[in-house]
Amino acid sequence: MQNPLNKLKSNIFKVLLIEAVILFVVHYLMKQSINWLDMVLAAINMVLLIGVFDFVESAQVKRNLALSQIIGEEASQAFMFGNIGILTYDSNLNVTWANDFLQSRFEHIVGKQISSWMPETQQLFNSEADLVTVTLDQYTYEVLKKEEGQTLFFRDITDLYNLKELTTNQQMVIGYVHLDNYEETALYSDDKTTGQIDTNIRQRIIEWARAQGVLVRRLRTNRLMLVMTQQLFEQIIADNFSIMKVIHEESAKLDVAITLSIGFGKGSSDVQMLDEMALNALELAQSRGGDQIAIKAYDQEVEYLGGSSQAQEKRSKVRARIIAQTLKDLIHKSDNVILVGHKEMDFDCMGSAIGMCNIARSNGKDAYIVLAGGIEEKLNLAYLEYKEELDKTNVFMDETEITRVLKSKSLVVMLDHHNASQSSIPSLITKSKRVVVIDHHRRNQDFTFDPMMVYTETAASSCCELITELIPYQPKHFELTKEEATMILTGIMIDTNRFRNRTGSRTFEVASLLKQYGADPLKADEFLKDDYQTFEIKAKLYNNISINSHSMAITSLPNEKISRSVMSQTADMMLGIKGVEASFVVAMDDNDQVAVSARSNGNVNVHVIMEKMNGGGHYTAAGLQRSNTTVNEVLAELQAILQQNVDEEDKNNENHSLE
Ligand SMILES: [Mn+2]
Repeated sequence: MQNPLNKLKSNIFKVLLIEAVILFVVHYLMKQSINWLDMVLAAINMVLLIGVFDFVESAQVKRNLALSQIIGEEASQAFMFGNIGILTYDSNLNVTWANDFLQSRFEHIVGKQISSWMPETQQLFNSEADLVTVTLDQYTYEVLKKEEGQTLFFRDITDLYNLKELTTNQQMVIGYVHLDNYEETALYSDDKTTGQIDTNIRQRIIEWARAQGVLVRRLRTNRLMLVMTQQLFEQIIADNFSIMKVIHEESAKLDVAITLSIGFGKGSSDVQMLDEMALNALELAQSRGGDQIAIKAYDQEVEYLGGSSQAQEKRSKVRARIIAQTLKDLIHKSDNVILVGHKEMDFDCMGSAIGMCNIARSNGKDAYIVLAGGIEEKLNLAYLEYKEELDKTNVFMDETEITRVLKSKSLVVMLDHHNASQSSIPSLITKSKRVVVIDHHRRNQDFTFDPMMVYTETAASSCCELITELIPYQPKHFELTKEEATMILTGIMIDTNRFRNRTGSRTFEVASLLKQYGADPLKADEFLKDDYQTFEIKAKLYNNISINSHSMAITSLPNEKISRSVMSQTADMMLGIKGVEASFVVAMDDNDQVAVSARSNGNVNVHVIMEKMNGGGHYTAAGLQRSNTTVNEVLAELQAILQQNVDEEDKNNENHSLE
């Protein structure tokens, strides 16, 4: 359209020039005055100018006419039949023309402003997408922008879209419900209570499922299977899994600690895969402490809902005995045993490794403790002090030495962690075919390796506690020196902040057993004392504490490197402030990463708060590390999330008071 207009302009200019020359020649060279010639030329000029305006006005119309000519009458009918729309628009995105199909679907389409009529097309005009899906008046269209020439193509995909939605809605979802603590409770309750549990709790789940239209089958006394469509599943999600609350209330009435753990598998048409996904999700929900829902959608990360009560002490001694037996069998079938802790080995790693080393040896196998990937400062001092004694009964090895003793039938035991990347030698985990995990941290993802046995117990205070519980099931000649027992006790003391946090009756039981082997609590306390520098850093952190309206204490130090253990100890100590329910320490760690240590007294779930910032942990102890950022940036993010929590809680309280 631009070119013919330019051509016309230059033609007019040429004519005007010729006229000027003629007038010049006639008036000045021929010295004649011919008024009629002037008149004629002026008239021609006017006609030309009118012609230009007319051309510009009709250019758009002509272009559109040309398009409909190209389309032709038959093609137009074909578009009608195939539900294909075409429209053209001007530079202001106003519709200038639309084909018969679009005219039949929309009244007064010409002149409409496209981006306000169909806001979804915005992406087409700022080149974010070539194709968008638009729903208008119960019809769904795919809209394609033709690269040049201000034209949009429409394809009616309503049927396809509806069909897709129908298929998704009808897809099967499989779920497993587990009644946490049911067996333990039933074991110690009288028949009357057990009967009440069945009617008030188990039956309520069945009623709830039936009311929702979900197929429910009892598999075991404490386990149910659910089958439903995706559509029903979404309704249940929208209902916020009200059954969880019901069970909480009923449990409270009966004074039992039964909660629900639910795992769901969805997003696949392969039912066997769904089943496996649901079972894995359930296991994850349980290993995170139970009382929560884990949803595994095909090809997506596991999503968690709930988790509002702290893991209760619910481990049965039976489980420790079964684990001890399984572990013994595995040790007997292995060439040797390699004990690996996490990077920056701490007392809990070291203590549990020493305990396991003795368990392996009492079962007739050589065992080696990996000393790689860094060691925590206080542990290092303690280790050096005890080295001579410890070396008599334990073999500590660095990375090269370990590769020399590693055989195809070595049993690799991961202690106090469950993530291969956190291991002091990650390749040891990923390469080995025989891995056992013993840990007390909540799992938040699938294993990246294939373990032979997993013993994760989030209700335990420490890995040392889990290992010590296995001691009574070892051969009679099992031995621990008093130095070893002291190291294990120190592991428990540091993870419980000297028997203050996460301490259950079984923590004291194992402490008492360690005492029988000669553990020295005074020495352990000595190991945990701060040097002056650490004391000073902690004092600085205490100085910066601020407490928000919901009793959460936060402190930070922007310019000092602080070890992770000092951060977590400070967070632990901050819980000692009267009224404080949760504490957060934000600072730069030894590796120049910004770290957050979060602790809770049990009323606030700091794990959920840290997860919002991509961290992890437990209900009462969680944290995160992040590189390429500053302490103040992370602090601001944390404060925003805490504020959001406060706002949500206030809102909830308002709603409750309205009820
Ligand atoms: Mn630990």
